Amino acid sequence: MAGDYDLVVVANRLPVDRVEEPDGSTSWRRSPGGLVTALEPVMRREDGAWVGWAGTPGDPPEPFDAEGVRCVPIGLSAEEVQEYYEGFSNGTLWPLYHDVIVAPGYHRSWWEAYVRVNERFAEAAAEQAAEGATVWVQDYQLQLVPRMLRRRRPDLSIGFFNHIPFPPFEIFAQLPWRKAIIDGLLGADLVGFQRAADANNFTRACRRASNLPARSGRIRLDAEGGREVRAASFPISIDYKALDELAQREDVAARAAEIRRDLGNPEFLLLGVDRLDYTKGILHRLKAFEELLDDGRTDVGEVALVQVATPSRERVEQYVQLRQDVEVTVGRINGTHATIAHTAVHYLHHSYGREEMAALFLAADVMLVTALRDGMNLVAKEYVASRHDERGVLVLSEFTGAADELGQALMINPHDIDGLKDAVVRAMRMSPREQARRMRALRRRVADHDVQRWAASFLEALEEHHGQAAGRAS
Ligand code: ADQ
Repeated sequence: MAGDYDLVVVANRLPVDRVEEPDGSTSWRRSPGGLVTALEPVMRREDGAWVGWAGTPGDPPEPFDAEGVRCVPIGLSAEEVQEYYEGFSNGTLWPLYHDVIVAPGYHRSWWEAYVRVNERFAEAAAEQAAEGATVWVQDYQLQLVPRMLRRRRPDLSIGFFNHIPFPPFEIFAQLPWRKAIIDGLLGADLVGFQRAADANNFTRACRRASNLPARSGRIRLDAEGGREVRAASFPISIDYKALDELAQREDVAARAAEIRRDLGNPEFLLLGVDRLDYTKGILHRLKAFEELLDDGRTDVGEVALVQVATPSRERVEQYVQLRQDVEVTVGRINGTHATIAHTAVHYLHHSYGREEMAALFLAADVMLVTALRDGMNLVAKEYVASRHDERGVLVLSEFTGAADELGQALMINPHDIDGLKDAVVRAMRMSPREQARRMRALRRRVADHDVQRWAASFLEALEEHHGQAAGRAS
């Protein structure tokens, strides 16, 4: 039976967080993520519903309206959180799709939970979607949903977007359930990726793992009457205008100046902002910084590094290990190089509000994005959007999706520590003129390709492709 909503977004998490009020009641507040910002206007316009997990194990709350969006919570038991979310999503797929930086675990019980939970999401989406509605499924936790949905509701127009990289076939081939994942994704009309290289990897996996005729981003399914699935890139972005405006506020500029003062007015402030994740190359960055101090190419009298590391996936083993490694390294660098007056690395294991993040970006002379592999990396774009003063240098890993777009950054290979050190020094010494020239070009790119454009272009491409497919079938 069809539901009421013409647009249904399906994502692992709902766009709101549960808040406990002082009087003991609970309410829901919009979570700060970019996806929510991107989709909010379309959701309001199209009368949308959002299917997702509320973030705590146990029975789900009843569907409710929040911030103009119908929220439909999915329940996960504590065991499912462990097996579907921490296990198969973050212990198998996440490392596999990020160049196996750490070894993925392959456990049949995790896979079974993944299938079961994907069915539950598909079921809920099928109940909410109106006849002929558009359903947009998000990210690697839900790769089986497109197929499960199509089985239940062949009338729907189904899109899927992968926020993380799609690996080369030689790596993807390790996955014991590789054919099932491909079949799951091919339930969609349109499968979107961050980079053209990801879309190519996927098309190639369709050929190699499933023997399907696939080229130029089109995969033909003879078993389904020649239905064609399109695979293409749609690089995600940020709400440029909102961040640009925020960074121009007087209180944010004042806070940026205060941050620099509190740090002892270093000549150069270097900044890293990441979820504490092994894909982000935090240890490589710290090593380069430590060696620059060891070599005497800079010293704590002139430079300070602020590393903001948001707590993340704290129950997954490799994340516990990474946190220890980062904290030991920071301790060693400070033990060796800090003085009574100057700390070398300011390590902040917290989350911050938007204002504070904008102030940090404004305060930083050099932004270090040294990911070993990253679907896009929004932090790089956020730094650019904050720098209306056309100052500051972005040092950017070539292994991020952002590197495809932000050509005026200083590109680095984070594995090449000498190259990384040279880039940091070059960034510190760059003339204001060159900073401005590069920053202007970077800002133009992000302003023209913001998150609103990302969402609109994906949905237009989906509509167009679905229309063509329907035309062929009739
Ligand atoms: P992430 O791996 O989470 O996203 P990223 O794209 O950098 O990586 O987004 C992180 C977001 O969290 C940014 O908006 C950043 O400002 C914010 N953030 C980080 N630390 C914070 C802190 N301490 N306090 C407050 N906010 C903080 C995944 C993929 C990426 C892809 C995005 C979107 O791994 O490659 O770009 O999804 O598709």
